[in-house]
Amino acid sequence: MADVIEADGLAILPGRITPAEQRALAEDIRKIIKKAPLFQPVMPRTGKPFSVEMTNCGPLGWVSDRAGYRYQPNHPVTGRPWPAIPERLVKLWQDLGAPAEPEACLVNIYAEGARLGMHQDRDEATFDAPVVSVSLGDTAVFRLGGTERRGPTRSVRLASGDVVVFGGPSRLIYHGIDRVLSGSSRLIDGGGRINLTLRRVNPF
Ligand code: MD6
Ligand code: FE
Repeated sequence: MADVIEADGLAILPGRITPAEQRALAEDIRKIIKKAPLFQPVMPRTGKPFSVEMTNCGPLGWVSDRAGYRYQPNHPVTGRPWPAIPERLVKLWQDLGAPAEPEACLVNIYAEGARLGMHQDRDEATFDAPVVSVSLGDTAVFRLGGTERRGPTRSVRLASGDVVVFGGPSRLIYHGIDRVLSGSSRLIDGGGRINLTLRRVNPF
């Protein structure tokens, strides 16, 4: 990872995905959504809906419902297996030096006004692999903290084509999306933002 600009296992890689590859990825995602329709996750216990819509690709997908957060091999509405992870994302994972192969790719879709509260990605059975995130479409205002819930945070803008890696000591840092700047990209018809997070769920 020669172009890592942060320390401690955190990398923010602006423009890591070329515009042509961004368009190809957006098309890959359009096809994935046809096979695995977007669903609206809800918070465990309260049932409060997320403002982002989701789907997944890969052997496992992340879901959230009243019963809790978990990974499962089937779509919660259609019951079908998730579509495969696009080869160009598997290659990105490998090019970044991540181990084995990704098992889950969560697709988050942000329409105008959607946000994502501060959280850690900690539903995986291993933290030995990084989480690799790809942003497409409208720019997001990303909030980054540390490994403790309370503590200083900073704001970083994530534009289309930017990649973020949470690895090593930064694998469990808190983060969220404060807002999305609508109209900031023309990648996606009708606007909006797509975020892809590639994860390893099981030890390798
Ligand atoms: C988003 N990203 O960018 C949400 N998680 O829409 C995440 O939740 C995330 O960017 C783990 C690692 C990197 C991320
Ligand atoms: Fe996350």
